[in-house]
Amino acid sequence: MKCRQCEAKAVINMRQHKLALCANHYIQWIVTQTQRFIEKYHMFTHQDRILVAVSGGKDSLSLWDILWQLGYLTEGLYIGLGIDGGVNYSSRSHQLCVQFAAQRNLNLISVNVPQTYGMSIPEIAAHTQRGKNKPCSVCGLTKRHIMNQVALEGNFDVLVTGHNLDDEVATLFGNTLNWNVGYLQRQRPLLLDNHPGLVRKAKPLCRFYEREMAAYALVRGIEYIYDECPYAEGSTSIYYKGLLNQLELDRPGAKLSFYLSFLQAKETGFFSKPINLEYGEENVGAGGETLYTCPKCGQPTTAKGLCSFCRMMEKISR
Ligand code: Q46
Ligand code: ZN
Ligand code: ZN
Repeated sequence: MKCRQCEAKAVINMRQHKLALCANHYIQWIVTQTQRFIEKYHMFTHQDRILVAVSGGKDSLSLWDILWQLGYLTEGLYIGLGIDGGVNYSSRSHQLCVQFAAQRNLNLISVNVPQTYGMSIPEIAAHTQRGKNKPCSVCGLTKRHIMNQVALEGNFDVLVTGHNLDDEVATLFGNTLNWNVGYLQRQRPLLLDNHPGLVRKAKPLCRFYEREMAAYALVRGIEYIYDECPYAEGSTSIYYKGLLNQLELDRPGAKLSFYLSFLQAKETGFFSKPINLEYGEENVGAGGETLYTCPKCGQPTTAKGLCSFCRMMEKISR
């Protein structure tokens, strides 16, 4: 198959867009599309300082690479979770992030959870008996807290993550199955900093399929960690992704249209009041709940008193 733009051999055929491109034109296409999404959802500008959360995986490193090519002011944030899983997961993923940043002369901020809090993520989960056999809820809570804290302390304007379309659609599918309205209201390409302890968050890759990001990393020669976190195995989101892949196989473009129709439904007032994708209300969570300030860390919480992260940390210091 040939590239739509030139005679070279195509490296990818995107059935949902009816578009086949060669390596050079594919890179150009991804970079230009990303810039379009950044503008469409008013995510950030070239004057903003951007903190890119990187895990060592293909999505987050590709995102950093794209923003770097687009000339944005970026720094990376790597959070070392202290997860080994027999494959040195954390140390290898850290190493790849360090190498990526050094190759492009970019700054990488690293926070090591075991060194900072005295315990790894699996140890905190075992100690606090949260999350049965998996440390994922502790992990998510800790990562959100650290990302927000580093972004605020470093005076960054926005925090960006490498969530791709498959991630967003799996979340959307799960929340729709359970009609989890609060989470559905919160799911957007951009979440505003509508509380003094909260940083603006954006997902510039939310409209790219996972395979498109894998292809991008490959043609750009980005070295990333192929292994998933060992705790990801058997997760509900991976199960949903399998179901949705089956759907996509039969109906190319189904995932993209599911996600885009959802965003459109939000803008036209499918939820009780129309949700503007760009703006939020002061001290009101995206799900409409009142936000209080945690007296210890200053980050928002939906109940008065310590936030969930600080409560968890109090438990492990006892
Ligand atoms: S939550 Fe769970 Fe992931 Fe944390 S423990 Fe691993 S699988 S990394 S996105
Ligand atoms: Zn071409
Ligand atoms: Zn707190």
